[in-house]
Amino acid sequence: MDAALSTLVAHLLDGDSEAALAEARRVRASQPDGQRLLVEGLEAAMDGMSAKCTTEQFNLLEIMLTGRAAMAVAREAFPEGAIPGTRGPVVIATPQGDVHDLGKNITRMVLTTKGFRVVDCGKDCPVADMVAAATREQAFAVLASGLISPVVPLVRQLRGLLRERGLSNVAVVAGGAALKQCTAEALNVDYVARDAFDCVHFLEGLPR
Ligand code: B12
Repeated sequence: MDAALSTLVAHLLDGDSEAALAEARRVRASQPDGQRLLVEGLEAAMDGMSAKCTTEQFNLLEIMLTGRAAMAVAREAFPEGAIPGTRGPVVIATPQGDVHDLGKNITRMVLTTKGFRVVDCGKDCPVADMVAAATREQAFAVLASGLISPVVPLVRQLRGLLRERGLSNVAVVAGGAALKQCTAEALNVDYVARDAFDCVHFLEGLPR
């Protein structure tokens, strides 16, 4: 990791939004596409928080401060509304039982800055609502973000529910820490994305 990214991670772990924003601007000046900023900056900082967020205990204040700083950096790097959403639409949500939404929100921002119209069904979202949104919006892909393992069986239901609605042509993409550990076959999805940019590449390769 280069020095600017290490400094960014340190500022994020301190929860210092101003310092993180200033460092992120330096990173973006040399790496404008934002992928390293995202993976080696924002994700790495939140991974650093991982030890403080286990099933038994977590330090909520520190996690919230780092999360807030990470979102400030993401909002500036991937501004929503700057580009008209002419591609898509796609539906995104964190399935029911999971309240993690930082990764989902950042994925939405990245897709939006790449010109996709993204319908965000939020967190703790019933999979039936994700399918209803895909039907209503005539989406060409449904994206599920899962950070805790209990959402795995819910994600596995998506394809069947879409098929029942006559939407077997809608692609299902999974992402987020808990789902990234699984294969597409195990999750019954079309693709498991490493990060938001990987998802963009997959969506761009789909027939329209
Ligand atoms: C921040 C955090 C929280 C915050 C969430 C705040 C929020 N608004 O999201 C709070 C404090 C609320 C929280 C709560 C809990 N958490 Co927590 N949390 C984390 C932590 C530290 C970071 C997650 C994060 O935001 N990462 C940063 C983002 C940017 O990265 P990301 O989510 O991976 O997303 C990127 C990619 O994966 C991808 N992506 C994400 N989603 C999607 C979707 C698609 C379609 C695509 C294409 C890409 C994509 O794009 C993003 C950008 O590239 C993780 C540890 C970790 N390393 O993941 C634990 C972690 C996920 N939490 C964990 C746990 C156990 C919990 C709690 C159960 C704790 C408790 N005792 O209550 C609760 C869960 C309650 C619930 N029902 O959901 C465990 C989960 C273990 C498991 N496998 O089940 C983890 C792994 C920590 C650990 N070491 O054990 N948590």
